[in-house]
Amino acid sequence: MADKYRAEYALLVDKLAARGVDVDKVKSRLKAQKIETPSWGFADSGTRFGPYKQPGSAVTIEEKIADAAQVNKFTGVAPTVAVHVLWDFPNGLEDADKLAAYAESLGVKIGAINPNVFQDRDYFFGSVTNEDPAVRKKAVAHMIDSVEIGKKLGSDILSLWFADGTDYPGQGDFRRRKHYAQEALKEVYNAMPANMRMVIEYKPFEPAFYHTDFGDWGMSYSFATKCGPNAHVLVDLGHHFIGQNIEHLVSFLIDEERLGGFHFNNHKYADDDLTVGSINPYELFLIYNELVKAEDKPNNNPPIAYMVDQAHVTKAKIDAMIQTIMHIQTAYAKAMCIDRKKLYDAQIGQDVVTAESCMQEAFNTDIEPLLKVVREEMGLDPNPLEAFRASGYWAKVSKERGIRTGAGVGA
Ligand code: PSV
Ligand code: MN
Repeated sequence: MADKYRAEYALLVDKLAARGVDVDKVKSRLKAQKIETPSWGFADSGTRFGPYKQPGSAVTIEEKIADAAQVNKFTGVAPTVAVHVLWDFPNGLEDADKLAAYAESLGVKIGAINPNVFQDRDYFFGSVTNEDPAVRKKAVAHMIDSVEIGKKLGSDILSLWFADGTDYPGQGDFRRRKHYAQEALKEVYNAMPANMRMVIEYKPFEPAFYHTDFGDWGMSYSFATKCGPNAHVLVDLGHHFIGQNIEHLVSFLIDEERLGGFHFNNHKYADDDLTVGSINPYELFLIYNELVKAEDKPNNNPPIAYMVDQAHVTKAKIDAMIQTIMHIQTAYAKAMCIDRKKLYDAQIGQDVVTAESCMQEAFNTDIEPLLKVVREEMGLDPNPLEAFRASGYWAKVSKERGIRTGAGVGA
């Protein structure tokens, strides 16, 4: 088997060399890209019809970290775990040192800190845009507490998402709400240490359906630039209307030096939290094409945080997260296989068919042998999903943990 993919790899190297691709560079970039998994992706999740419980879903932050550590162990590129403050530290964070040490003992670290200003009943009519100054103050205080948690856990990303919005015309005043939001963000921004970055997510719908206060990337961009140089835009792939050209806005934000990071997932209809690249792998490839170009010709865009935001309902959680990482690596690798010279010449020569063919040629490349070689060189099993399944970890924890309450959304 190993001989087979090594033979295929040798053929692939020749094919890529003919396209002017530096294969060693492709390999070292694949080894260097780190992808953050979300603590909530290991807990139970659900739909508006209720939570769907699986035996083995993590309940405590320790269990979530242990599961995330498995993803890192088998993929080698997922060394950090994003946390959601309310879900992971429901009683506040007393023992930060212990938690950080526990994570490190499993080979991972705490990544982005996600405050939660959407679940409490007080936020029913908004958090930072609420007409009640006491509620706005409470939201700001929670975000500043989250900055403190980040400092204690050694995290340098504060990841903000707001459920603020209205359901009916007349319910709120857009501009007044905008000013409330800006004021709150600035206060939180000022509380951050110099090494911390704020990433501001947007979403055009849900839970509010008439308008949302952070409705699209342009609004997040505007809020971020008004805060200062350490505030950037977070692009969650599920947070767009159908038909939105995400790769275009990604490239625009890079050019504006404000692309802070991603929440990877795939949507079919709305914010479905499906596995990234599962339904539209070509879109993910096109997004990576913009990222690869930015790596080839860097400007002052900040380092991009590659984070997953998926909470699977029907898939086994760790399997799904490993599959996610593999989809991302495939898209990244393929985007590095484009014949850049041919593409450039076709663009300049206004040869639309050749230009598009360059994209198709790269997307249709079987990149698996290269990914396997990269994993082997990293000391990993070339088939991470099969290796994890064979390890017996999931059989063991699902038996030990069983189905429990408290394991996530609605529980
Ligand atoms: C909201 O839909 C979101 O995308 C935000 O990133 C939240 O933090 C996350 O999902 C979990 O609810
Ligand atoms: Mn998100």
